[in-house]
Amino acid sequence: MLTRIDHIGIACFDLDKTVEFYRATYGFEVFHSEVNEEQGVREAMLKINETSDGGASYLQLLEPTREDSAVGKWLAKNGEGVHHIAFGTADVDADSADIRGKGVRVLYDEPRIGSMGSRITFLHPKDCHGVLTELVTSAPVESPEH
Ligand code: MC0
Repeated sequence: MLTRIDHIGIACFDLDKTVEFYRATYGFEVFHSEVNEEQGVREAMLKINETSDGGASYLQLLEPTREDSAVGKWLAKNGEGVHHIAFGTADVDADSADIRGKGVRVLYDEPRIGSMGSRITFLHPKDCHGVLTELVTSAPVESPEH
C-alpha cells in the first residue's frame, strides 16, 4: 500500500547552487546527501515533513554525474525541473508486483538501492500519464547501540 509522497525528484545542473536556492528562499536544510553511482546522480535530500506512517517526505535535488545517466539525458532535453515523483510503501516488492499485474511497466525486476539505503523501483512514465514514478521502501531505522 502506498502511504505517502516519499519525495519529489528535481533535476538540476548545479546541486550546490540549487541547495542554496532552497535554503535561502524557503529555509529548507539538507538532511542527507550522497552519490549514487548506479543511478548516475549526486543528490541532496531536504526533509519537508514527517508523515503519519512513521516516514517522511522530502525534496530530492539531483545533479547528474554523467551525461548518459537518466537525469543527464532528461536535463539535456528538458532543462531543470521536476523529474519524478516517489511514493512510499512498506513493501516495494508487493506493490511492484501488484502494479505490474495491472499492466504498468515496472523498470526493474528486483528493487535497487536508493537514497539512504532505501529499496526503489520505477514505473515507466509512458504508462503513468507522462510522470516517471518511483516506489520507495525506506531502510529500517537502526536502533541505537548499547
Ligand atoms: C524520459 N521520459 C520521461 C522522463 N524521462 N517522461 C517523464 N518524466 C521523465 N523523467 C520520456 C521521454 O521524454 C521520452 O518520451 C520517453 O520517456 C523515452 O525517454 P528517453 O529520453 O528515450 O530515455 P530512455 O527511454 O532511455 O529512459 C527513460 C527511462 C529512464 C524512464 C526508462 O529515465 C529510467 O530508467 N529512469 C529510471 C531511473 C532514474 O530516473 N534514475 C534517476 C533518479 P518521447 O515522447 O520523447 O518518446 S535516481 C533516484 O531517484 C534515486 C537515487 C532515489 O530516489 O533514491
